[in-house]
Amino acid sequence: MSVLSSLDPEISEAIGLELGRQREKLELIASENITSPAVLEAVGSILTNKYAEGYPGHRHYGGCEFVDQVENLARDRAKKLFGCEWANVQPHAGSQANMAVLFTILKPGEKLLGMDLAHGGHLTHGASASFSGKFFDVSHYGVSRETEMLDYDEIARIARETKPKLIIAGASAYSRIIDFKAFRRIADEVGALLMVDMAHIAGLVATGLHPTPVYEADFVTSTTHKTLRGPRGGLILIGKEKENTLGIKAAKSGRTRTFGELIDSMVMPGIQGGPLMHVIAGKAVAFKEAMTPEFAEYQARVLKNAKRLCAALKTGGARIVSGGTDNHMMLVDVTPFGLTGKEAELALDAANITANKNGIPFDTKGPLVTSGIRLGSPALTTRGMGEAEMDEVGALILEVLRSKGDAAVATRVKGEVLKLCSRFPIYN
Ligand code: DSN
Repeated sequence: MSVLSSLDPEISEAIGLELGRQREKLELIASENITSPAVLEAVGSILTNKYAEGYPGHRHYGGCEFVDQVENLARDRAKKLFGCEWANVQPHAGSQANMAVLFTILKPGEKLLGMDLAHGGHLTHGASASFSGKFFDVSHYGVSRETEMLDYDEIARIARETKPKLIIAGASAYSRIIDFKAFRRIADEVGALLMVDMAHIAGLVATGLHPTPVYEADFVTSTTHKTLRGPRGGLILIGKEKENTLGIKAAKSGRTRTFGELIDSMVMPGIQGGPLMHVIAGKAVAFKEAMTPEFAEYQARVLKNAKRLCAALKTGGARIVSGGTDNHMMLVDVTPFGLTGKEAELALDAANITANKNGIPFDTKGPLVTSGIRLGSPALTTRGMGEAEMDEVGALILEVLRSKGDAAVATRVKGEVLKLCSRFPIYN
């Protein structure tokens, strides 16, 4: 970064400080990861210079022969990785992937059923502050009060009552296996289409460690930077490409267009302009990495580490929402420690442990305060940490939470965190 540091020392300094933060803090935010140097190189490449509105072979600009190669590789690898017939790798983020599907399927005012943000859903699954809640007639399902898990009978009941045109499955803060077959049955019963947002679990799905939604859902959306460990970005997949059941026809030929064609034209020109070709290259690299045995082994360790961290916290008296985890994350109710989620996040940060406050199901506190924190194992596992380190991390987290943010405890724990981080360096 020598050019940057002489040309723009302020930005260079901020990047340097962020690198230091990533190196010296324990990253437990469940949606973050540490991408490979190869992905970083692709994203930092000269591909950022190129405009390429359109799709490979059908661009609105000249000079696209090499970015066509990149996008074709990215699409082909995404299809191979997830075993599907169709892929669009252009969404700038998961929200744009979701927006493209919602705007393809639903007209303003039509009905959508998604998981409540307050129970672990995502903003774009119909939350009132998001486009998804503003444009459509939204109903929500949540988790059961008793089990804090999805109750498929209850989801079916809500679907029968509300008759949505589109059901969204998937979550940002749910630590259990999601039964996509059950969602398919519900969608079929009420005549709805099914979209699965697998952003959090995409790496687990890619390696067969979570049941795949690809053959159950009409559309699968994802980000590429969470468990999948690629660059920040979005992705849309269709398991079996078929004529759209909405009867939408091509203007000129009168032919009924496929769902893939409809999504392609909604992504561009519907909601985006030029694709970020440097990011698409990074996605292609990440998909290639995700097909390696090392990546499968990494995902297996992500699962083991999450279970071990969860067990360490439970043994130390923490209450885990739903009692455990089947994936890469867990939600911890911090009220037994006499803390809010916001206080816990700040106390942990002072000890060099990064997590995010998170509402827990039926939370009595608002989203800026919350009663919980969300913890995930993907980034620490990428650093090479294993189950022994999860015991250590669990003990450090408990020490901070029990101390209610005591400064001396934070300083002691920070010292331990620095030692742990130095044993598992990144970007050296
Ligand atoms: N913001 C992401 C998360 O943290 O889960 C979801 O997109």
